Amino acid sequence: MSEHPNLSKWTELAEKQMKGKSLETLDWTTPEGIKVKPLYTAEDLEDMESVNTLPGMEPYVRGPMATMYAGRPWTIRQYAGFSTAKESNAFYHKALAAGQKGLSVAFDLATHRGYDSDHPRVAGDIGKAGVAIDSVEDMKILFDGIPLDQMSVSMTMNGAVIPILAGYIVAAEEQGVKHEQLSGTIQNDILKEYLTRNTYIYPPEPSMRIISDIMSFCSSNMPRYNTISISGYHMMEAGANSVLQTAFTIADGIEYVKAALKSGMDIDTFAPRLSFFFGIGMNFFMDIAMLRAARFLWHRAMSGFNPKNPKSSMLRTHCQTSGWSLTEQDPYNNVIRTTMEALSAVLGGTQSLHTNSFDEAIGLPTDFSARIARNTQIIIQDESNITKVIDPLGGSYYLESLTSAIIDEAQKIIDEIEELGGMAKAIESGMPKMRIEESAARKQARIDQGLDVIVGVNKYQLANEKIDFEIREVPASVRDEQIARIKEIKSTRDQAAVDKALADLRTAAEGGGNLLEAALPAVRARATVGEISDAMEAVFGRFVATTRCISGAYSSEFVADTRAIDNIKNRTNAFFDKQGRRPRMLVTKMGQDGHDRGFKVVASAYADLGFDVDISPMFQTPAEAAKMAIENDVHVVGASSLAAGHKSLIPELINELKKIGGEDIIVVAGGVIPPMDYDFLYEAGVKAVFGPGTPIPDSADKTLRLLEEKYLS
Ligand code: 2CP
Repeated sequence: MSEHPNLSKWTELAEKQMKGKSLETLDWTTPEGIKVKPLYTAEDLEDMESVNTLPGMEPYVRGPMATMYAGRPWTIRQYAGFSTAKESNAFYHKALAAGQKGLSVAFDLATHRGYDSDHPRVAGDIGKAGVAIDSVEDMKILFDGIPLDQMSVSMTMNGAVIPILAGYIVAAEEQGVKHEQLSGTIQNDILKEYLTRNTYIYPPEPSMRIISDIMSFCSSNMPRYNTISISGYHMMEAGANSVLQTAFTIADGIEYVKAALKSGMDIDTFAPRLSFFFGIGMNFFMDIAMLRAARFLWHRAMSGFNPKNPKSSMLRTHCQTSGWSLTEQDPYNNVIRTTMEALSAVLGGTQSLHTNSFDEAIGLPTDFSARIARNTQIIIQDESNITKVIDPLGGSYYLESLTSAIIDEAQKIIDEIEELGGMAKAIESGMPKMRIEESAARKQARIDQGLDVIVGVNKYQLANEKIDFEIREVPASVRDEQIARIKEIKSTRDQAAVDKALADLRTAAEGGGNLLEAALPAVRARATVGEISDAMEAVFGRFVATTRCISGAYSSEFVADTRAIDNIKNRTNAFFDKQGRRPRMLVTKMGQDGHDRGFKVVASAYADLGFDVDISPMFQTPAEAAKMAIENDVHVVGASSLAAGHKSLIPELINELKKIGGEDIIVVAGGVIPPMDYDFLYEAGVKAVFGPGTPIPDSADKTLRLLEEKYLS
């Protein structure tokens, strides 16, 4: 195609408006490293393989269904669950009556990690970040009055996927619903757990087998059920840019396909029921393009396995707006952010969507904030007419160029992963984790310098932040209620039947059968989630990750103005001169909270700023964190909390430190901590609390000041 006849005239005009500055200064390099120009024309689309295709047809760039939303809009599927099964069930009924279309269950962290609510390791986690489920009795209450033959249910579960999926199947059986009537999705994506989300239980090999067993059972018995939700969302939340999210997600998908084929399955028996899950952030056009590119790449990858059924290479996805993009500061801005991200997901052609509540950087969604989040989708669907036309941005010079750029950049990374031997091997090598952490540290540095604007955080901050809305809190009594129910179940069940079912499950784990099939009798006999997990752990073992952090990425991103970080570096050097050692900090996460982005970014940035940083393993008990602080002789412990456990775990850490002679160690806290809890923490002995969005130079300055006052004055 020849150049637009007026392009040189436009260049002349534009240069004139630039008053002597080069037009190239308007180019922008995205976080993905993609160069974006201020103008795109038809010429940019020349020779692009991904342009001018049709929806419902390969390579599915424009959507997996021929009619897309013109025929049926995406499913409004809000992720929710907290406290007890009874409370969550009441919340679901209200949401469905108000326009939600599908269910999506959030389980608490104890359940994710296969612990019953009475386990001492999870005392701070029960019912906090999701609903507590200990047995099928809880599952039955969770779905009470919800006909499971009609409602599609997504369950976000990866670690304890066998007892939870079996619990759902048995709860349905006891509603009179047959296996083949069940529709929904289980997340069941363990690879990304090792990468980012951290709710694994077993080592990778048996975990991959669990996935193949689920695919095999469901393809024979539950044909309407999506057996996996291959998730990029958590990678984005951990800091991955859109190219990294696309590449690692597709590469994970390829790995699962290979594992299923290796277990003897035919591609067309399981591939049509693989589904995806992408996170959508504030880079509006980029993430629309990302979904289109992902569909192209999946089709390309699957073509290599020669499927006969077109559905085997169709990428169908759920999307969620970014939790990380939400701010504690000026929180009503979050409604606007979520609306933009929802539009991005919809214009990208998602099949199902969760929109976050504006208060999620502060606490759990309330009825009020959940209504706004849900209505965001309903208004887009019912008021804006956006659903009338399929892929309305198809053909846009800019969007098609971005789609093609993501395809090219992500493909390079997918090829790199293939060369390493596939995603499981790449994860072992640490490559994807390092890339994600580096991307997160660079992003934080751009925000801390004001290069990436976040309104209310690094621009147009409010002089006085005021919370004028209700915050939901989960009472500690939830744990007592769960423990009482576990006791009751254990005292009324047929123990011999439970013992036999668990022994059979162990045999299956040793290689004597399908794990999901073997778990069903145990669930029917009222074995608990913890007992079923333990039976498999006895054979598979429990996985312990090594925690590492990258160095140099944060400080190297400071280019414009290095004064803030130079000031800290000078002071950590001065501390060293006077004390003979650098200020030493243990960064830790306690409880079953697996959100490790903040904790990793803080650790690597503080190290760049001249602190000696120790980073604890994940999932510490307060006693373990205190012991590590003493053994490493640190001056300060930074406790990161994003899963609502701060009011129990952090005071407990201070008590444990006192018990073993660490009363001198300063404790600071950071993460999703509602402002009204700050005084509670100060009274418990915490010396500083850093909410979401605190620039690292500010928290480092305050932490260092505490140390200077104590040791240098
Ligand atoms: C769809 N259908 C249509 C059309 N569109 N039929 C005719 N014309 C159309 N235009 C049909 C589909 O073929 C399907 O039927 C049915 O309608 C439902 O559509 P769907 O597109 O399959 O929607 P869905 O049932 O909502 O399923 C969407 C997904 C599924 C993506 C495939 O996997 C899903 O719902 N995922 C949700 C995952 C989720 O909620 N995760 C929560 C993450 P058939 O089925 O008969 O073909 S929580 C996140 C937190 C942060 C965490 O992880 O920690």
